[in-house]
Amino acid sequence: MLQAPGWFFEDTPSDSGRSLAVEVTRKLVEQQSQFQKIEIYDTESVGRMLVLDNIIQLTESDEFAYHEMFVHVPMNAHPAPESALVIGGGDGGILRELNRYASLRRIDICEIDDDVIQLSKQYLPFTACGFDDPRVSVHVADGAEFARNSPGAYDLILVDSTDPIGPAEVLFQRPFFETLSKALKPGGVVVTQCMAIYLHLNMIRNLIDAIRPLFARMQYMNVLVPTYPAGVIGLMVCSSGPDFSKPIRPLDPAIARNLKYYTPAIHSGAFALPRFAEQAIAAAGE
Ligand code: SPD
Repeated sequence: MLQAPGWFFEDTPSDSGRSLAVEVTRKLVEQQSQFQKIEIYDTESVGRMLVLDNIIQLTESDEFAYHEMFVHVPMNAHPAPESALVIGGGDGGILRELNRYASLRRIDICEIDDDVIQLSKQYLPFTACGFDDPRVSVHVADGAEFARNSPGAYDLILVDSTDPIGPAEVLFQRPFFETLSKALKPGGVVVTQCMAIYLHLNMIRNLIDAIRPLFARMQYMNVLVPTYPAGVIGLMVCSSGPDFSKPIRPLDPAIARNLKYYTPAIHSGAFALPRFAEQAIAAAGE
């Protein structure tokens, strides 16, 4: 692993032969939980930064892009979303965005690592600000097991996972998606973190190949996040219901005024892929 005093170097996954580096001013947390190494840093360039097992999970400067797209795309393309399950997401960023919608009556979050939740509440108040909403139930448990016990329960399932290495590998495999497909209500949607087209196209194709039989539609969108590898991250939208690539209602102005990334135009635009990725993804699962 690369090292230089005062710098954090990420272990970028998939042997990409490159590493993202951020100059840090202070290490606030270094803690080994039951599941992973948790680090939180202060930095000049990207604000506070959460790192799990040497991989950047979020920074204060750009977390809004990922969390907004994860939530506002499905919320504005589903006809009548009332219930949501977040798997992972212990930093609270996804919850913060879900809580903006009065139409949601039930919001469950299932995070396996309570240390991530507690440290986020202490050090990342900009994301971990939604745990006290009365609609939110927090479950510290294995996400797959939780979903298995909730058949037909959710309009939205949002899998805010770490990368497919070690314990998170199962979250990118068919049995997990089989469980999720059964936990959806009719017309429901799964959105899952799905790596970067410039670095992980084979992994993305393999995932589509494996889970295509479970969903009538697999739609891949890109989100620009400068502190993720290659500056971009994909979200895979899996459903057997409507087309999720376009909003179906005007965005509530009271919600819009608090957002920094999501707009109706960027909702549709995010699904327009560069030719190489469009062709590779279209060929998967055929
Ligand atoms: N390569 C890093 C991907 C991180 C995905 N999870 C981010 C968690 C933010 N809530």
